[in-house]
Amino acid sequence: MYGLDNNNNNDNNTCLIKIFLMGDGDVGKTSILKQFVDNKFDDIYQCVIGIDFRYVQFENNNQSIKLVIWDPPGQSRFKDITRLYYKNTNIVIFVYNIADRKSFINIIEWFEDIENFAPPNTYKVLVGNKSDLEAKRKVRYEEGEALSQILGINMFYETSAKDNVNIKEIFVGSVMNIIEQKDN
Ligand code: G3D
Ligand code: MG
Repeated sequence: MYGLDNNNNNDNNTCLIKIFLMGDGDVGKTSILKQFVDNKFDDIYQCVIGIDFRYVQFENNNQSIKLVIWDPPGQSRFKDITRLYYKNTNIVIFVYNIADRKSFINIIEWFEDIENFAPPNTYKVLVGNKSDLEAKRKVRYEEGEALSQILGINMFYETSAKDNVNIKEIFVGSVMNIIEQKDN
């Protein structure tokens, strides 16, 4: 399931999982990654020009799990380049901003791109980020939930990279789910 077998390292005890962050520019992809990996939230960022990736390693039941998390620039003009990196992806995390309705509508486009160009058994997560911006909310929680059901997305969360809400859950939760699927 979810392409894990193709991606395992030679070392039987290490499981390598490739995760891809997708979504419009400014929704908070880099902030989510930074909060998860470094436990930090910086308000000032340099624009990510190229595609970036980070490694995270942790232990679960005596098994070493290594995540490689890809963070592409959101602008659609980079889409053709980004597609080159979809190969062997195990988990895709689609991110929108709950205070930006267009970023939510555009999830459908990002989703179609993954359906067309990524492996067919990719595990999918939908994330409504910036949940701390409640006063500026433009997308209701229920709409995110409904979209994930319509598209057949495996997991839905609202997160705040700023306040560190549900950040660990999206990564560890989805990784644990695909590992359990593989073991069954
Ligand atoms: P991207 O990688 O998807 O393009 P970034 O998005 O991570 O670069 O974030 C874009 C802007 O949104 C940044 O603000 C960042 O600080 C802010 N941001 C990211 N996550 C959150 C969040 O959970 N809550 C709030 N309130 N803001 C968030 P600037 O001002 O630097 O452009
Ligand atoms: Mg970014």
